Amino acid sequence: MPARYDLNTLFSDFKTGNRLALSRLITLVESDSARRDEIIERLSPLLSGTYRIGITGPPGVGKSTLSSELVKKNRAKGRVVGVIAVDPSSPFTGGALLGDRVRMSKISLDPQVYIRSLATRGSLGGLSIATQDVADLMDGFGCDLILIETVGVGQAELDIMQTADTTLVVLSPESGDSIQAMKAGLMEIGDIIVLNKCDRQGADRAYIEMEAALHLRPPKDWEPPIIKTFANRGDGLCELMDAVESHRQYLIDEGELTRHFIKRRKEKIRSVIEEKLMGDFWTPGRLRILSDLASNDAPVMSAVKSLLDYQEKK
Ligand SMILES: Nc1nc2c(ncn2[C@@H]2O[C@H](COP(=O)(O)OP(=O)(O)O)[C@@H](O)[C@H]2O)c(=O)[nH]1
Ligand SMILES: [Mg+2]
Repeated sequence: MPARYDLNTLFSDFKTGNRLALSRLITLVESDSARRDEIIERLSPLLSGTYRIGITGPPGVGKSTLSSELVKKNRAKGRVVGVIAVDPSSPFTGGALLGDRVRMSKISLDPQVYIRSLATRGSLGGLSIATQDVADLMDGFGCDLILIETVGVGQAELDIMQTADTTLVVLSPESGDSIQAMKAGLMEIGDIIVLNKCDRQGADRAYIEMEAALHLRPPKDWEPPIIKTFANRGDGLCELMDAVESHRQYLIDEGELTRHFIKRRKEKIRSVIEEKLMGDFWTPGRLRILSDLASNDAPVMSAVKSLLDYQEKK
């Protein structure tokens, strides 16, 4: 094993705040299931339950712009911030407009900001687990806050948001955003609704529509506020920070933060078990049997039994 991939060395570098060690560990945890076990094991005692903010919404509403503004605000408070972008079209992954890239690269030059993008769906345990693994590494590394941006259209993105402490659903006054959001189940998961691009026409009407949409949700103890922003100018960002803080306080008062922490650990245990049970299952021998049985019209349950009973010859 090359010295630079030795976990002892990587972890001792990681503990002293070495960015390269963080980055290498993220790569390893995503790609190497045997090492993932050991990384999780070593990481566990370092976890402090860093606050996680999920940011989701349709493409183009301004999530990345808002993320970078949130990074700035939190940096101004001296917080070390981790950003995970689960979005193939995100400026964080380099696929966006020049202006966005300039803005992002400014932030990524800050040594106290750690940005990582996740665009692959083939990660171990799926995208939601991969996001958690990366967030845990950022947590153990000493981040005070983690932002997780997803494009927010599919089940995978909704699953990812389940692991956040506060979920921001970002919408814009553009026609149909709030209707789309309701269809996609986004309104359901928002702890805070952000109406961005309030400089655009129709913002007031969109606000009223969103209020109406929120009233369709079953009443909950926490009623999501709608915060108006104009992200390019940073307008409304203080209000947004205050709303996040109120939600955090609510979670603390209700004991929810601890429940979130436990829920994430439960998901992690489940994912490792699934990996263990399934990781070595599809051997060449079993794959061959599967093909044979399927093409010979074998009844499904008898095929299942044959595959489960099959013993790989050593
Ligand atoms: N007019 C206006 N444009 C915005 C605002 N926020 C973001 N944008 C622009 O909208 C575009 C998409 O923003 P981006 O943050 O990449 O959206 P994302 O796909 O949701 O991450 C960019 O060109 C931003 O500069 C805003 O409040 N008002
Ligand atoms: Mg984006």
